[in-house]
Amino acid sequence: MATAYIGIGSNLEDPCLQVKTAILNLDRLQDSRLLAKSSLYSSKPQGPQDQPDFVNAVVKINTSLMPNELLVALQQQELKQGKKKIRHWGERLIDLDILLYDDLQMQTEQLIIPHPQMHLRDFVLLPLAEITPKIQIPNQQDIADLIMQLESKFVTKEVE
Ligand code: ROI
Repeated sequence: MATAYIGIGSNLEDPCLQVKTAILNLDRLQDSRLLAKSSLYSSKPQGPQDQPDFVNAVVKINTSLMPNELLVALQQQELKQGKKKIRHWGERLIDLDILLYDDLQMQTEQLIIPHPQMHLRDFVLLPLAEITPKIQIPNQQDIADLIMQLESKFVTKEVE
């Protein structure tokens, strides 16, 4: 079994509900087990500002799915929930990103692990640190240092 962290984001059609629904669905993900879920965080959009605020969260799972299988399963879940993506760096109904998969580092056309932007995004690092304060991101400094050094702040509040 591998341990993976999934980033969840939504800023359309009741984002809180979308993120909660995504967490429920991840709880039922094939060949996987949900181990922990973060609080929900409200955040200002990274990217174009003329879009609604996001709700973000991170979950930790155990899975026997290989990274590519996990990616396909997450893409299916996005489609089932109603994947809507309107423009690049724009609004989305639900977004599920593989952040980490054990200490794997990989880069293919389809999938880059660790997620290439994660160490720069407070809406990923804060929920991640909430569930695993000592998490080590491959090839990065300690998460506490990454959080201290963030140049842009998006998170406005913990929702619940
Ligand atoms: N901004 C925030 N705050 N949260 C996200 O999940 C998010 N996702 C994205 C872009 C559009 C880059 N901005 C985001 O994909």
